[in-house]
Amino acid sequence: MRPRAARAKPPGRAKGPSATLVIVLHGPNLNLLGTRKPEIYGRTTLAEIDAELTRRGSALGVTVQTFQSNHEGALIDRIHAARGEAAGLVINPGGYGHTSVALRDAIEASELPAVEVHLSNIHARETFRHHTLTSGVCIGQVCGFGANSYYLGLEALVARVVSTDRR
Ligand code: CA2
Repeated sequence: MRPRAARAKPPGRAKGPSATLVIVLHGPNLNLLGTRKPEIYGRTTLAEIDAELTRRGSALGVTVQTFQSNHEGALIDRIHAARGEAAGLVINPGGYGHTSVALRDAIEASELPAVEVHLSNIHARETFRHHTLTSGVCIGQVCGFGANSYYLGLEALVARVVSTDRR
């Protein structure tokens, strides 16, 4: 009998049934959540959001890894590292969403499905927040639901990854 060829591991799938990896990225200033501007961004801290994302991720059958940086290059490096490692991205690009061609290029180059999330409804705020450069390379955007934007974004991403990843 011919030996079975080793099957290449699909990206984002490590060993085990619940090892699909989703990276959640938080952009600049989001480390301040819960400390200031609660009328816009709510009272939930980033640590609380991360813990809830991890909990909901396991319930959905994925491993969630979170990463926050105030530095554009660090966010880009994390996206590069996610390629071949993760099944998808949830990203709150913060202010960089409105300005960063480089961040947009990194998401596009990763070839990973990405969901853009914002705590606030960017379309109901100042006009400079209405447009993001990053949303055009994402599969969708969720905004205006506070911390729930992240949870809805994670659910939407997992639904997409699972529905296109039946191997
Ligand atoms: O609504 C969002 O999630 C934003 O991505 C937040 C960004 C803003 O530039 C985007 O237009 C919309 C700003 C994050 C700043 O977070 C702070 C949190 C507490 C106190 C001060 C800033």
